[in-house]
Formats: sequence, structure tokens, C-alpha cells
Amino acid sequence: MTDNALTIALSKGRIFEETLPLLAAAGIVPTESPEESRKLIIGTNHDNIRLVIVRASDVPTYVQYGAADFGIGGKDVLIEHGGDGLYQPLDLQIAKCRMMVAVRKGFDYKSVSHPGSRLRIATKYPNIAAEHFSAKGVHVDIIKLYGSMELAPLVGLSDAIVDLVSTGGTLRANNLEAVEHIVDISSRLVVNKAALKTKHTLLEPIIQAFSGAVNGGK
Ligand code: PRT
Ligand code: MG
Repeated sequence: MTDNALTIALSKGRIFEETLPLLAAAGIVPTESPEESRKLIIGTNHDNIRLVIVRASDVPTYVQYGAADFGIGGKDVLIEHGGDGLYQPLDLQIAKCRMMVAVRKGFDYKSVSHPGSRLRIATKYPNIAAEHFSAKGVHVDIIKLYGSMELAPLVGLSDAIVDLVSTGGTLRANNLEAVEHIVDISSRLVVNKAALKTKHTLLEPIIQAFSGAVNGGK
């Protein structure tokens, strides 16, 4: 799109829901809901602003390459991606959760997670997991999964998982317990570095409006 237009990358589900009020604060209203429509490109009340609906873990990639000018991504996804080509000017305080280590209830995690020991970890977040255990001096074999991490310790695929926990309901339902906190997670505004310069006049008021909405909501 031209320098007069903006493309925003968002994922469906919790991030989209919690982003709607922020967009509204910037005067941006989508013309339809991605939950109801199967469209991947959604218009807004502004002719020059559109949304692209992507997988949560793909948001940084679309923004990094300039296919979207900005987007909203979980800190989990952003740490894992590495952040190349991205400005992350604002913590939006939405989609909050915690990155945790979890094991089967009753599993003696303490006695197998000391420096020098070796653990098998299943996770969607291999970089975050590797860094966490490396800092503790624990050796890990990381098994990359794409979802349903909670199953892995139950069927002997791994000793532990590294995953996001919000209410704790999923862990409880699967007889797992959190044993270590890695990092608090929320979603951030991510802006393409080149777009921040070339589309500054379009982006600035939106960033200001988001910032006002976040601080006003406190
Ligand atoms: O679902 P899909 O595979 O399409 O992609 P996704 O899981 O990457 O996207 P989505 O929309 O589920 O999550 C988008 C972002 O929301 C994540 O990148 C996080 O930053 C944030 N977020 C906040 C969460 C959660 N809370 C959360 N609870 N993402 C996932 N979960 C999952 C968690 O992985 C676990 O399976 O919910 C389950 C635990 O929830 P509780 O409430 O039972 O503890
Ligand atoms: Mg999900």
C-alpha cells in the first residue's frame, strides 16, 4: 500500500477482542468481525486503514517485512521471534498471562532441576525455554510442539512443559502444576521500523491514542 495507507496485523481471539477498545480510542472501527467473516483482509471506517488477520505467532513476521505497518503481539511471541526490524514502543497491558514451567502433580521437580541435571522440556517456545534453563545451569532436551503442550508430561513425552498460564484451569484439568515462573506476559504494539519514519504522521496519533487508552484504563 501507499504511504497514505496503513495495514495493521492482528490475530483473532483474545488479542483481537482486547484490541477493539484501543482501536476505538484511535477512531478506528473494523467493518466486520474476523470471528464471523472468513476474510483475512478486513476494512475499517477509514478507507486508508485495513486489518490483516494472521496467526498470533506470525504478527512479528508480517510487521518485520513491512507487509503490515504495525501490529499487536504477545511478549511470548516477540521474545521468541527476536524483534528484528521492529519497534516495540508500548506495552498495551492486554492478554496478560505468565510463562511458567509445569509438571505432573507430585513430580519431584526440585530434585531433578538442579545445576548439572538434564530435563526433557516440551514447548512452543524453544528459545525462551533454552534461555531459562541455561541460566539455571540445567541441561535440557527441548521438544518443539505447536499446541496442547499440557499433554506431553501426561504421556511421557517430556518431564516438564514451558507454557502460558492464565487462570490455571488448563493445568488443573490435566493434573499438572506450575513449579516455576519465567516471565510475565502481556501484548505490545510492534511497529515496522521503516514505516515509523515514512508514515510517521499517520502512525503518531494512533500510538498516542493507544497510549492514552492504556494509561486511562489503569
Ligand atoms: O490459538 P492459536 O494456536 O491460533 O494461536 P495462539 O495460541 O498463539 O493464539 P491465541 O490467540 O490463543 O493467543 C494469543 C496471545 O494471547 C498469546 O501469544 C499470549 O501472549 C496471550 N495469552 C494470554 C495467552 C493466554 N493468555 C493463554 N492462557 N495465550 C495462550 N493461552 C493458553 C495457554 O497456552 C494454555 O494452553 O491458554 C491455556 C492456559 O489458560 P488457563 O486460563 O487455563 O491457564
Ligand atoms: Mg491459543
